[in-house]
Amino acid sequence: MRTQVAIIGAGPAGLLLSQLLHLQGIDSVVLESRSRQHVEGRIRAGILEPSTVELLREAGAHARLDREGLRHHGIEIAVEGERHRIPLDELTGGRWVTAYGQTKVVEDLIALRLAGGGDIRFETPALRLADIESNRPKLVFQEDGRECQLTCDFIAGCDGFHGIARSGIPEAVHQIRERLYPFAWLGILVEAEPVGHELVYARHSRGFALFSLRSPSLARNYIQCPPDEDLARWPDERIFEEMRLRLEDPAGRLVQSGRVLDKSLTPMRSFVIEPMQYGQLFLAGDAAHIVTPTGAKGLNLAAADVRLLSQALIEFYRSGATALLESYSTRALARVWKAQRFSWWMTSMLHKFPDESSFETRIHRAELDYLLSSRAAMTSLAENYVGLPF
Ligand code: RFL
Ligand code: PHB
Repeated sequence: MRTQVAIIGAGPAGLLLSQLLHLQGIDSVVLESRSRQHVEGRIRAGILEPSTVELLREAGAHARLDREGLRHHGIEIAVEGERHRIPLDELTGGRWVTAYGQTKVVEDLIALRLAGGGDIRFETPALRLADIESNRPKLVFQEDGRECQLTCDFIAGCDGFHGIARSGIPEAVHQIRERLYPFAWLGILVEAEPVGHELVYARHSRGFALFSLRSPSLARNYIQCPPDEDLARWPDERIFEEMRLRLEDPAGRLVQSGRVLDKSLTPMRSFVIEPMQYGQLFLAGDAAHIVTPTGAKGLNLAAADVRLLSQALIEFYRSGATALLESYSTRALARVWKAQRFSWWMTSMLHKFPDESSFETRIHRAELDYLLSSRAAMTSLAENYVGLPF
């Protein structure tokens, strides 16, 4: 079996890459270890930068996004219950973010790719890479219990943090830079009215909380908890109670209870592998980097990688030029590190660290006081939140 670009992973990165290449007449095969139902049901990100929306539009995956995506012109920061608004639009010359669930992005891309005759193979895990230093790399995968081989020109490793692609970059040439945080996020998706029509990021002496949403009747909320927390210790009512405490909403006028549709624990980690390319293997998205979710950057970074990688591959197939492929890793990493810095900064400022000294607590409070009293500081947050220019 042969294709031009073999793509590992049918998450946002792999699907978007496959669609953008298809629009330029470039063939790909997407291998995905999980079922379509599983991939479409995974509740994850919710906030899209304007440049991500623009790329989805270029890919033709914008019909439902235009109808159902909710424009957010600001965010709120709550400090011990006191809420302050950061007007993203005013501070960035009229830009905003769009609340639209990653589940919908993935559903839209799968439907579009399949309607265009795309080859996405679910329940077909990639097992290993071969000959990636040659111009005929190969991907060994498992289909219907048999081992098969896909020969290609390029391999795109879009298989997320737990994938196999990253192992194709030899230890002698890569560097891994990583930070693990001493807390996690307990997230719920709940059939209830969201706290407001914009997101609220809350710093509280009991720990961080985030009040987000998926629609006007579906709230998506998170609370900081210990990294090894047992979800069984968190019956629904305890979660609602804790959210009310962290928003100083004792009467529960803002944090509504409702049927909990999903409950999950997300470890907090920052991770980057450098370089993001070796031979004919190119990594994109979570396969190459993880950011803490506090800046809402993960999905947007995956899209930014795909923008660069698709342009480089299109240029190669059009003219044979390899300059964009050769500079892919350097250009992608420049954006990755800025997003890492922003996500780390938001995380440090808004969470309560278990071993935090009173000095550090005061510094984080001063950072917030400064942020919320300085237009310059708020502008810096806003331009990072809506996404830095390319
Ligand atoms: P994905 O989505 O993990 O997809 C990788 C796919 O590869 C498959 N796979 C394999 N397939 C074949 N063979 C193998 N050997 C394979 N190994 C793995 C997997 O099954 C999967 O389908 O990676 P991708 O495409 O790079 O997309 C990245 C995003 O999913 C991720 O960055 C975001 O969800 C992060 N994130 C957020 N990002 C934002 O931009 N805004 C947000 O508001 C935001 N909130 C979040 C988040 C992530 C969260 N969690 C759960 C980590 C909130 C949370 C709670
Ligand atoms: C979400 O809606 O899931 C969400 C929003 C903003 C974040 C992280 C997650 O920073």
